[in-house]
Amino acid sequence: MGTALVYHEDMTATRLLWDDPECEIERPERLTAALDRLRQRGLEQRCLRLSAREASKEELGLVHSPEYVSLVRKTQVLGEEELQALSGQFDAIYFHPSTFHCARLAAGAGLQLVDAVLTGAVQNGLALVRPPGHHSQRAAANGFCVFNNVAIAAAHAKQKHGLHRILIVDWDVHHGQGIQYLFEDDPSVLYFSWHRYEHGRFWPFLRESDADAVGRGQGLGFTVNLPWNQVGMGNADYVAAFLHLLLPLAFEFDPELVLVSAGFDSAIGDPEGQMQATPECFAHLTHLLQVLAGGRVCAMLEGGYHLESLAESVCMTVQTLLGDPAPPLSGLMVPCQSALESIQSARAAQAPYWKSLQLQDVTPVPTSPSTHSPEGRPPPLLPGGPMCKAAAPAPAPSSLLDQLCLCPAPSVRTTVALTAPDITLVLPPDVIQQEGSALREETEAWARPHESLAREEALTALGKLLYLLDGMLDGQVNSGIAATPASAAAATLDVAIQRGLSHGAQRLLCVALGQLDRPPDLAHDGRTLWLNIGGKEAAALSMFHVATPLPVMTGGFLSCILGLVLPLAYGFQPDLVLVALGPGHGLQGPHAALLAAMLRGLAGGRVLALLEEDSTPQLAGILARVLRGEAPPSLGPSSVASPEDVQALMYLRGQLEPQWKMLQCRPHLVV
Ligand code: Q9C
Ligand code: ZN
Repeated sequence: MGTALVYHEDMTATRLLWDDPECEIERPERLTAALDRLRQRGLEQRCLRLSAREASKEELGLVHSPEYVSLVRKTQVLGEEELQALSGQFDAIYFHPSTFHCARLAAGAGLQLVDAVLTGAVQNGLALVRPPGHHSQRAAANGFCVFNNVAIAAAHAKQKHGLHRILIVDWDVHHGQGIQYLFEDDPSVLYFSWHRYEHGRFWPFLRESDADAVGRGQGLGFTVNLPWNQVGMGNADYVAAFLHLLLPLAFEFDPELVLVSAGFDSAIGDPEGQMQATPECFAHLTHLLQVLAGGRVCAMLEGGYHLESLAESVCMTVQTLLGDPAPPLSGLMVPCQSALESIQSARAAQAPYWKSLQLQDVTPVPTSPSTHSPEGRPPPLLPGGPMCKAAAPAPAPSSLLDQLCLCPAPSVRTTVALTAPDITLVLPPDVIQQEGSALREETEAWARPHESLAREEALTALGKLLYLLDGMLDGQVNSGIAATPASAAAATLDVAIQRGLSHGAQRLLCVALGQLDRPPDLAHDGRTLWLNIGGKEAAALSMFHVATPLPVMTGGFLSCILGLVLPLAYGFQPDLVLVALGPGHGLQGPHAALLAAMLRGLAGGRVLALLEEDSTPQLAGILARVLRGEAPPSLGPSSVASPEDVQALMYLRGQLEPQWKMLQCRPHLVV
């Protein structure tokens, strides 16, 4: 449905006119670097370009006092000395004669973006703006921010579009205290912020940035703070924060709109943040948010001061908004101890207000002396084992930074090939109905060991599946759907795994729903992670062979995906994903769509879905749409997980956490 890019060149006008080491990093080149890179990558051209308009006095008045707005208006006519004197009355602020115009354009850009998304003109978008907004308060400029762009957009979405639930995700490395203050008693706005905190020793040095600030009055539980107490947080830490804290609450909240305070000072190389997350991580964060609110995501630029890192991260965000699959994450996926402590204390602080966090073990942990600096991370899994060969060790920070220039955008446009002509459905526009089939002799050779593949229908389906799989492994097709007779599902899946492993896949994740057992002849070499959802009981037969019953309630299904499937998948870092809906899978369309949509974040989106031939056209259709990058439908208000669902998850976590560190959402107790 399209991605909007809202911008106006005038926003490059405001700049620092005097000497101030604190403010000099907020400069016009931030916008031009991001925009130039978007053009270079051909991403700008794929967006609906909107020229930013100025926000009106009334619109600014949604969150700011009239006195403050007129004060900022007056800066237009001040001389340099007066501007400097006024700037000194605020913390980390400079005014320029163009500041008022730029700040009104920045707020207006956010309003246009929200209007475009909520009227259905586009699915999502990014507003590239300066000055940023999230530190700005009702009557105060702060931290380079003049008007609170995201807060104004949220207030507007409530007032003009009648929305009742808006999620704000602030991934900037600073605490957006301005947004927090404006909505702290408002249960219709869920505000999530992670930020460099260092136990209160980092700017803006606020007690209320800590995890125990959870909102007030009616808004209790609708402010979620995740303070980072060390620098050097990386991809694993950010993804773990989303899986174990933000997303459980976000699904339970069921937002109608997601606003992102998209600051990229949380990316590697940034002088303010001192964090380690690579630009690809922002593709994953964006992708993880796109499963919410029917994909209505509006991102607005906040901070980001390392031009290279900023430009690359902006590209990753826009590329993902456009529906391209996220590039795989680099580095070992092991969250650090300090991150786990922070995530755990935020979960504990929020648990009283969120069903999705209750029942699980969220007792507060004593803060242990920090044992893991970013350099001193835990050793890799299974020293000498298959994981070591498979996953490259995390490169040193400097070489990670060098790689910024070397990560190409995915070149393959997402396509889905269907192999079952009898599944007649309305295909999304760019989804290809595959005609091709593997050579007959070759298909027969693969089928020979399997009795259930002897029948003609099974052979025909297998031939098409093999052809599709080869297209994916060659990089001609990104993702696909194949159908097979129910009686041949297990054997077909077995062949698909063998073929994938022998034709280029290094690590293959297989998510098997329903009654599908792990193929007995599958090698135990750590190259296949087998995950069965729909087993009789929870069992971890090895770290690469996991079974769990199909959760009965939506809440249980969500915690299974967020608390088990995705942590295992992100830890494993597959380059091919097979998801098979086997006999008795019992999955409803929206649940299947959500699973497929989220698995698309792995393996560069190389996901092959295997269906039974008698699946409904609706199921095939919904999977085709999410695999090409459309948002899955919202699940609506989710029921809680049943005690059995919770128990299965807790049991498996206990078994697997020592090997799969992405499962952890609490640090090891230091006794
Ligand atoms: N070295 C935004 O990113 N200075 N504002 C902190 C600590 C103020 C950041 C000094 C940083 C403001 C939107
Ligand atoms: Zn910032």
